[in-house]
Amino acid sequence: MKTISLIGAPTDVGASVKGASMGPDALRVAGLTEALQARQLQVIDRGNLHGPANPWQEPVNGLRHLKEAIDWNQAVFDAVGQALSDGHLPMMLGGDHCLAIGSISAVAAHCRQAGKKLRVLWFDAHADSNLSTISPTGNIHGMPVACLMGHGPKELIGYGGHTPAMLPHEIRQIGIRSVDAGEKKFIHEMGIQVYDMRYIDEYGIRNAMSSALAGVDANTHIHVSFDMDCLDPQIAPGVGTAVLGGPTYREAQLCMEMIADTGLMGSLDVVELNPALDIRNQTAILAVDLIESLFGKSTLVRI
Ligand code: Z70
Ligand code: MN
Ligand code: MN
Ligand code: MN
Repeated sequence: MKTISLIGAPTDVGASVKGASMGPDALRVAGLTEALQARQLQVIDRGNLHGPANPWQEPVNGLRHLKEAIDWNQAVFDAVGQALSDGHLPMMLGGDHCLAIGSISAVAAHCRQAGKKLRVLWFDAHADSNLSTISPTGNIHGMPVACLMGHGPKELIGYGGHTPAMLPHEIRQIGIRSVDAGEKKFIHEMGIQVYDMRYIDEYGIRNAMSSALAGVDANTHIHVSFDMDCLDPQIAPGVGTAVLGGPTYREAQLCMEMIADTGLMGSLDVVELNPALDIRNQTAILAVDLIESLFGKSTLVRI
């Protein structure tokens, strides 16, 4: 029986809008554990990690709350690494998306050690590829992709003593529609494959996902980093920075189902859920619904 390790990481440190720190409990209230158990999965809820308080300070040298982000990511790196060595599937419940630095650094280290290929599927409205020198906000949740590729403050790029944690060919970004000018340049220079909303409009979500999954095989570890603001705000209003024009409910479901069909998902982040901006916890309930699909729940009748 597969065991899921739930790791709560209640942070706002990477953001300027507060509230994502309530994400882990909103997911619990929405019935995450029970939904997974109903899918015959064993669930260990590790509770929430501890770390520095969520301050609200101006950026220093282009980075807001750097010290806090370093400490939280270390805690996430350790917890995710521990879950993987226990043979469990870590599900990191954010918190803001800066935590993917620690989470994916741990997953990448696990893959290197196990001789596995890594494929990161990054669902987001944003490119999260900023650098302190070009970021318009200094918010570190806008920088995890760059940090994972070795571009960022030294303390955020060396978890587990390995830099860069991830190579450009190991990630696919899906649903992107809000990209800063400097990020666009970075993405092109690194050669990151992006399935932006224009691509999805023109070719459809099915083509985007088949292409994003192309080349995975039995020796691939798929990590899903799911920023809830990827989804259209009509269905997911409970996020800090909503951007119009995201995937619909059906499109999101198909993404989850196509990942489930591979049977290769080995770890997951669910981030940027902001209950303070939600309506009767509907975005958390939607997250649980999508997670069920990610673990194989299907409306498919055909055989
Ligand atoms: C902008 C920045 C952002 C959310 C990432 C937005 C970043 N590009 N916002 N995730 N929710 O400030 O870097
Ligand atoms: Mn993000
Ligand atoms: Mn985002
Ligand atoms: Mn694995």
